Amino acid sequence: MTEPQWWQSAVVYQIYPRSFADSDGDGIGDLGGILAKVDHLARLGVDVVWLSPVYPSPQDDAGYDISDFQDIEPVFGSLEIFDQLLAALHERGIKLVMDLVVNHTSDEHAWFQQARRSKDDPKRDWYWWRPPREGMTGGDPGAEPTNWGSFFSGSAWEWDESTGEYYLHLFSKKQPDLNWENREVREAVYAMMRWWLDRGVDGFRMDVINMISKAVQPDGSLPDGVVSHGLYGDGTPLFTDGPRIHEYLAEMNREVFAGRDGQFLTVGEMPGVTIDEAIRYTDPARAEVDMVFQFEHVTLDQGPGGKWDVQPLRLTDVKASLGRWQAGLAEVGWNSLYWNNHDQPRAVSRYGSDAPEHRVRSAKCLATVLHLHRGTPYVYQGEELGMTNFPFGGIGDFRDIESLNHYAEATGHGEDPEDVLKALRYMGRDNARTPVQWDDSANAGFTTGTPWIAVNPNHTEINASAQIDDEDSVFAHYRRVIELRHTEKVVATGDFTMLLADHDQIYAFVRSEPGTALLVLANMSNETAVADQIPDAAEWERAEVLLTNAPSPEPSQPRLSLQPWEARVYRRRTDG
Ligand code: ISL
Repeated sequence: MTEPQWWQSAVVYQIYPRSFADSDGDGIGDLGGILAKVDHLARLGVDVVWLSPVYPSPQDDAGYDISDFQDIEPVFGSLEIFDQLLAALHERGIKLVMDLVVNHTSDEHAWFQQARRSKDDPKRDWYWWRPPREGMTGGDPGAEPTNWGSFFSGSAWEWDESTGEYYLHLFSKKQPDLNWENREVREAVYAMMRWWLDRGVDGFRMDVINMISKAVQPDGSLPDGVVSHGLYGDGTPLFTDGPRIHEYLAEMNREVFAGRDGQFLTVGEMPGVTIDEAIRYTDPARAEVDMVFQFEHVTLDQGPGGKWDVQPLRLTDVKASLGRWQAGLAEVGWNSLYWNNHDQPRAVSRYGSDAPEHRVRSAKCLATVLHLHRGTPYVYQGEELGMTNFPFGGIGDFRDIESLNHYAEATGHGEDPEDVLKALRYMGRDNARTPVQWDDSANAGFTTGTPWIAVNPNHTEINASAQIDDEDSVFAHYRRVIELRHTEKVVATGDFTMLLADHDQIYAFVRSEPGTALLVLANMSNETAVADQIPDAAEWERAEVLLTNAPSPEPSQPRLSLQPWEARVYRRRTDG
């Protein structure tokens, strides 16, 4: 790393607007709702807000299907309210990062509407159109140009009867993929990004950005993927970190940011990215993106059958994975740190314990562990309150297209509906999307109307108003870990050394820089544990405790013993 960057000591807070706060009683969160809550964010002490999509959208994929990149969805507000929100955040020293969703558009975007008119429309080549497989009739089973499955079930190709070709959609059929091979597409995207920067935004979180370059062959075809389970082939090797991806990102950086004054943040969401690729993406010398979201630690509880093949999570796997990323990006590049977001189960229900006796302490434990790593931490709305997964019943409780499509497909193939529901309840994205719990009133203070998705019944106990003035709350603990990154240089930029890699209860590591070392000790289990095997145990036992989530151990206990979900940070001055 060359000179220190501002985002190395920053913490980002993600807002998923549909579920954050509703200002007009239609049951859907909106910009006015966020505006009313900016002091919550200021109080927490975050530096940046990442706003999930608020653009006009048919909401087939809850806003990740955009029909106009340069406006605001009326359900969420208007450009005027957006500007007010931006100003209110800036007044409080908080930056705003927009979600950039340019692997695909909505099928209702003007570009696609034009492209689908005819084969020789000037916009036709802005998307991926291909004829049926040689010798087959369009629309017949197996006639798709490749065997790729969509992330949202079914084929990744949709037959367009009127022009007699298929179009590619890696996600829903209402999310056609843009063809980044076409220079006009790239220029239109860069112009749109400049327009938002001119408006005052501070950067972009880039949706599935490592999928924009597809492995197109010299003859224009796209290859089939390997079929390992189910009907469809795995297309991911043919569009993950594809052949021209680094060229595109360097070009984007040049065309959008070069010569612009200000402090910006770019983070690429990159399913399937490897450490070697992440080094390339985030090497400052290459000027592509500042950091990436990698996915390794959020797939450790998934078996060979993929996302819905839920397996038990082992702490040793989590440590091995996050530790590898810490080591991999130690010299060149930078990590993003997250336990959850709008696509993942709630952190405390997955990596912690949402059992009543462990929830609060495990939420604080997770905060301590994540925020003490080297990288830029992301807090997902409600995480700072210790919000949990939702007690979903039947399929009627779910809203997310991914869950609904999977349920229809799996039960259609004869899977037991109860088994399918079991996986959805644990892994489904709706867990993250139930409304933020502001208070203990009927709709948790989220809306005066009928919420678009049910409020978690545990809002009577878990809510912001019960926590913000309570020094023992999860919220107060988040405030402390965020502040620590601002005040302790070693937290932001110190080296990282994993300890006790094979211990199946304790997550332990050291952060160090010349003159200072921190030891982080966390018992990520429901049983007591003792960390006396760590190097220099005697010195650490005498060291100052900088942060803890539990009362001091009884004098009769060894100091390095940890109660269930107890986490402690020690600080020691060193000579070197
Ligand atoms: O949660 C997932 C489904 O298993 C992921 O594959 C997810 O779709 C992937 O992380 C990409 O996510 C992003 O792009 C999607 C959108 O649905 C997600 O909300 C977004 O974060 C398509 O735009």
